[in-house]
Amino acid sequence: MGPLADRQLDVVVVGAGFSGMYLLHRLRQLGFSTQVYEAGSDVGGTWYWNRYPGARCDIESMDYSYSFDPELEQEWEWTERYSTQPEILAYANHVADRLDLRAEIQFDTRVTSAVFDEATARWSVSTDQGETVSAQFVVMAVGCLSTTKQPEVPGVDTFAGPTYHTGRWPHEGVDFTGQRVGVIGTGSSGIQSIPLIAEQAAHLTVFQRTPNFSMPAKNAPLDAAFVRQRKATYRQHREEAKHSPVGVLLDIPEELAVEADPAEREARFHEGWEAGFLFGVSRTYGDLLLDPAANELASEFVRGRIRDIVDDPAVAEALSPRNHPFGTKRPCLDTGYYATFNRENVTLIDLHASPIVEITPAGVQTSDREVELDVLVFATGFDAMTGPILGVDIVGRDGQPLREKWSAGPRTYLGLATAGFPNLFTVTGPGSPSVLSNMMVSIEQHVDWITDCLVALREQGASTIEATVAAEDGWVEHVNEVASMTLMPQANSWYMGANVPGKPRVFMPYVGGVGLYRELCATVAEKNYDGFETLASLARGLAHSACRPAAGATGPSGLRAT
Ligand code: N01
Repeated sequence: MGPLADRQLDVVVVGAGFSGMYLLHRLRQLGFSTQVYEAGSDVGGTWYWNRYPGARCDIESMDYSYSFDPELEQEWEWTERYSTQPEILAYANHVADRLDLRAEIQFDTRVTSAVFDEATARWSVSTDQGETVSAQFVVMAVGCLSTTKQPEVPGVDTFAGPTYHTGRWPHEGVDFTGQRVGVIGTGSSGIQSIPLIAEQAAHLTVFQRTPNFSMPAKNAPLDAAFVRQRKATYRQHREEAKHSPVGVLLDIPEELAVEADPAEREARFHEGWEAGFLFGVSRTYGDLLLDPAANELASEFVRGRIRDIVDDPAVAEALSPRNHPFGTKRPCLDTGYYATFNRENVTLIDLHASPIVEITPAGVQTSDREVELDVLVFATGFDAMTGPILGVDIVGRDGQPLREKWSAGPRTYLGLATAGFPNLFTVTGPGSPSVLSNMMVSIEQHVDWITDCLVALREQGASTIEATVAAEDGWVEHVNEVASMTLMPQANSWYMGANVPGKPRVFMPYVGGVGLYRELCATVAEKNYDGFETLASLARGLAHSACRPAAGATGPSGLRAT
């Protein structure tokens, strides 16, 4: 066990983004003593850190918001179809004020370790502020995309000018006026920021390793009549979204793209493109993420739009994704991204044709030229899903570090818990739909499930709950099986951990859909937490080893059959 704990708590929550905020609210309502630790200086999580120009949501504002409080959703007014980062952060602040959350959030504090003590069945949680507390439960509400990834390029620290990572943007903003700017990375962050940086910079050079599929956001001010109508039916809308595949309402027809009449198919793809919706094109036919031939039809449609927009055919071709199926890396929603490459002051460097050799004090040296720059922007993404969890030194039963347990990839039961780590929960962790869904819907479902579980344990007088190895093995197998039925594992995506050198290649999120997943989680709870073992307070110790299943034992039947 670590240093002597100063305080005894029921729950420590790590992170005060939308997960940690709602958790705190629920735990407080239910009478659990709770401390939230947050590395940032205020609430908001991803929306606190990602302040780069153009940062905005790619799920519609009226869906990307809490549903747990009907008054809150009626009183808050979103101004645009897709909210900007400042507006979402203002919303997070509004919620924190309204629910008076800050009293139990300690800001500017990073949790460094959490060590489970078997003798007391409690976690000893330490922070970088030198504090250690004891808690019965720890909930990792650390977000999926909060550990930034720098470009692994020689000389990255030698650049003479300022460098900025999109995921750690300065609060005061950056003025690019008159500057020669380089942006490395063309994922969602690069694609959102590039058009705005181009408008300000003297010259912008975009270093692209993998072209991405992006669709126009068609963002606009929200129409008052639409808002009135949505607010009138908000409850029903939210309920339907919770049971849908991705947490927003969309109909995916069963018709197959490969069987459709070509003219009709083209028209339907166009309609999807013009919808300005993340799933606009992918929802048009039922086989796009299942059948390579169908996917190629959609991919080629998007490439056609890129050719329509970009004047220089060579640049259009370089911007056209050809190394992964459409939708297997998260598609992007943009405002003027492809058209930005028609500007005189923008240059695209295709790193496949001329890779970066090194970053020098003066700029970026590729295999065929040196690009002199005043400023460098790294839009190079995140060590997704596992990075923020493994950033904390978590040690479970038998002194096992979580980093060791997950050395070949994350292993969870339902993305909520991991065997050998009693009373530790993850919100939207690997093995759950999380990043493949409207995060707000998935966050609320996990928070409700976890807090209901804590209440059940309290009522039963149980001191610990732990996923069994067998249930976890069954779930991991199911997650892999469902992913392998789709084209998703084919891309070198951050879903696969492929963007971080040396990270195990495992498809991390659960593709089964949030509606089905919600039912599975509810069934587990209804069956008195099937696949978990709980221990009564008094019977701890001896009973523990007695009721632990042998590794490889049969998993809970209800989960594997799906
Ligand atoms: O990160 P990314 P992101 N040399 O990993 C490139 C969410 N999000 O911050 O593809 C050169 O997608 C890398 O290349 P490659 C959303 O879920 C949402 O943009 O690995 N290039 C890629 O082009 C999103 O998916 C919004 O070959 C290097 C880019 O950097 C997720 O966050 C907005 C490199 C990284 O793209 C992550 O998005 C923003 C190197 N060494 C983000 N290393 C919304 O709209 C990396 N790259 C809500």
